[in-house]
Amino acid sequence: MDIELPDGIVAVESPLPGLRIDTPTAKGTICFNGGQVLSWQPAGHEPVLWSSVHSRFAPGSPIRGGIPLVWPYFGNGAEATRTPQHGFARTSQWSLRDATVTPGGTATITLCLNTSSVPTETRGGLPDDVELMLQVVMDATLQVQLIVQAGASEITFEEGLHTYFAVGDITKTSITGLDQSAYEDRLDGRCHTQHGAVTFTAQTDRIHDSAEPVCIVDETAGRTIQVTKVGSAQTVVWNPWIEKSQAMTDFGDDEWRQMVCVEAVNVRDRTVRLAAGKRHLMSQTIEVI
Ligand code: TA6
Repeated sequence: MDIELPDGIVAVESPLPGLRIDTPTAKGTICFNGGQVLSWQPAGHEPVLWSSVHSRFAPGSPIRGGIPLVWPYFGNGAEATRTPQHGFARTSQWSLRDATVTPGGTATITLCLNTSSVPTETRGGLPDDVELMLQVVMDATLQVQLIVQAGASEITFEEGLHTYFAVGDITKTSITGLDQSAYEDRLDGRCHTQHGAVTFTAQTDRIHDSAEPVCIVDETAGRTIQVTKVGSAQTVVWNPWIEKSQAMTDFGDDEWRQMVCVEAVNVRDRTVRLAAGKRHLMSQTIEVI
């Protein structure tokens, strides 16, 4: 690694090459496979991100947990024809651009991915001169910024920070901040309006049309996690519940109870159109309040 790492950040090789952050303000791990934040634990709190104990850690495979990156399309794309699911960013090898730690213990890590490093057939028509940067600022809060720099041509893309949060019991967890938002229920394909907090009694997979902050209110753990966003017009809420958990090989049959995905996204009618040479930023900031 040709970047000199500061005190508080060390290179690791297991479970995959990446970085371990350990400062007075927070601990965490980031994996170069997928440019994925795997864990974050602010000082004085329990871990905030969730990962499956069944997750596969193999180069080129998605990792079940932390903050997978969704880019350049969501799911299998608007036409439901594209693979791999959620795009190639989360299965590509990202490079370390910079790593710093302030005297106060704030760690800032910047990773990058150039589409020139992605096989033509995987790029799906995207040009080879697009640069993605992921900036992770880790201390008492976790800020994750996905920055897309267009090259010589206009590009369109969907994007998401597919964040897995650890909760004590999903049946005693609610999500506030989405009241009155319109949402697409991906299970019945219809549009609805949210009334009050989102609660969980079955598989839940929704795209809320909302740029607003949300709170994950975890009654069992007695904590609230706030997620604020910049440059994200929608929030996806997902819990696989029982049957879908049993159908996923990298997800424990009973793990559905201890997690919820709340995702800052721009997808479908909020697809991003970026002019040649321009830059787009989407970020989320997570805090235990
Ligand atoms: O963001 C919700 C979702 O699209 C769900 O439909 C489910 O497929 C989830 O993503 C996980 O996708 P993955 O490809 O990581 O298994």
